[in-house]
Amino acid sequence: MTDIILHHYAGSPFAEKVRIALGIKQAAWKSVDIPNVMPKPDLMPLSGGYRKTPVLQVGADIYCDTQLIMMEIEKRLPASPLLPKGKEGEVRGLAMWIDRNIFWSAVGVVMGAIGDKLPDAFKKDRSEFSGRSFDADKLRASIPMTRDQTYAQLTLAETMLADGRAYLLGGEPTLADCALYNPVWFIKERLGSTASPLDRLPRIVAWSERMKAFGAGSRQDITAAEALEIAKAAKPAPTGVDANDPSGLKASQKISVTPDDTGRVPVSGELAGLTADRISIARSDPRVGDVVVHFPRAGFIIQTL
Ligand SMILES: N[C@@H](CCC(=O)N[C@@H](CS)C(=O)NCC(=O)O)C(=O)O
Repeated sequence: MTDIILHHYAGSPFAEKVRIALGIKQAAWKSVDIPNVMPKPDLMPLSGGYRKTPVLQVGADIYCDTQLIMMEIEKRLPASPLLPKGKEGEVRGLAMWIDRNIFWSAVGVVMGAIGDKLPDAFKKDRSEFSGRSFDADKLRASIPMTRDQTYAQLTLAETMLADGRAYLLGGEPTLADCALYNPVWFIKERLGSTASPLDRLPRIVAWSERMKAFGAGSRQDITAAEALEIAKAAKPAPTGVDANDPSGLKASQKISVTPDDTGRVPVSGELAGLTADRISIARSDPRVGDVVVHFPRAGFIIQTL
């Protein structure tokens, strides 16, 4: 089987969502360390402009956004399933709520506490990334609000654990646990497990220790140049366009796909694949040849060119 390659950096909480899934699955995977700010010259030939972290590569197929990355990992590594049969929708819906809500209030808590200590290059990059000026004073002043929101939302998860279950949906971890681990890990890593609001959430803290114990599987570091060579030597897997898709898009049509929230850089190419929850673009680059870049549908804007 073709190797799983994760392009990421150690401090990325969305990458931690994926690393913990690889730990639960005890997967063997390859790791490429990428910069935590732009430019990312060795990622762009693969992703076509998508700049967020992490990105998953399997040969000449590039998967963007953890929504899709987790689905792809689940398909390729079915052991220790993260999408329990009959509960796929519930688990993915929970993950979406966590990614799009809890994550941002947790970022507010962390950046409010440490924002003034971060390098100017990081602040400038994140201002461009989010479209809003990274203002450490404003972030610090917002701590009561972001902490309150984080507390309120994490309390929902704390309540789920109140009956003594080990994980959010029962005795085994699911995608929802990996998603929740992202913001909880971020607060713990940067501020410690006694930081507010974790100090009021003992079940979440105990749950996060159980999650941490899964580790990150068996990781082998490779260079960005090696990853580019792997893409160049591979061919993208065949995909198909759903002729009944409500968008009316047709195979080979020229399109762009752009995240609707942060890092809004369009990726352009020819439509290679379309399903209800995935859109795939064929493109090429002199350093990697032909690749297909895959995105989730939810949270991504498609435009015809
Ligand atoms: N919706 C994306 C969010 C990814 C995201 O925002 N990642 C952060 C790092 S945790 C990021 O890209 N920051 C800017 C960067 O790394 O360049 C996903 O699920 O993958």
